[in-house]
Amino acid sequence: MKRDQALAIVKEQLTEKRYVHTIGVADTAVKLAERYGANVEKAELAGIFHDYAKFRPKEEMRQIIVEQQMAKELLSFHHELWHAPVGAYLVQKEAGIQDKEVLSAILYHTTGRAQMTKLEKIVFLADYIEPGRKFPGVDDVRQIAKKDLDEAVVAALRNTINFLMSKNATIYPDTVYAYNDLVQKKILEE
Ligand code: DGI
Ligand code: FE
Ligand code: FE
Repeated sequence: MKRDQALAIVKEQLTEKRYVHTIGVADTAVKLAERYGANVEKAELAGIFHDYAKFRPKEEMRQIIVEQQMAKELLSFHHELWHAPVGAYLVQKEAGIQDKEVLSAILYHTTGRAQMTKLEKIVFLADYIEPGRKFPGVDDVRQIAKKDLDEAVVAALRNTINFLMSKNATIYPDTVYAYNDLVQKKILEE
């Protein structure tokens, strides 16, 4: 699918602000794919569609998670996490995106997971560092992203986990698994 066609589909699903974020994620994902040798077209497509389900009603998302037999534990964690797996399902169903790598990059864009693919890391990181993002620590992650993809993903995960802990929020297991996996790999390298 061409960029303009994908953007037109996604625009209808999003607010103006979220659409601007989406373009930032797609453009950042393209740059990261070029820098780290991933498929640029897939990175762009996954970036464009990553928040496709962001504004679906909670009850619709809950129903899809149950009916499609997605990870049951999702329902006991914050509903902010649901748009990622539900989005991966809906872009296949409604926008005809079939590419498995693109779909898994959408599926794991919020939580991450152990053994992330390069494309998953790129979309996860692009979502965190796109130019519109302003949270504390984001500039550090932007700098690291110029040098080392795994290090940057770990830094983003660490910030997110710290942020969630500071709010007394729960941490979804896949987020912890993603963090442990990359930190362990780093230790094994040393
Ligand atoms: O959809 P976006 O706003 O672009 O960003 P996102 O898909 O990363 O999801 C937003 C938030 O979900 C993230 O900033 C923090 C929140 N969140 C709640 N529980 C968890 C979580 N994020 C992760 N990674 N893990 C959690 O357990
Ligand atoms: Fe998201
Ligand atoms: Fe996003």
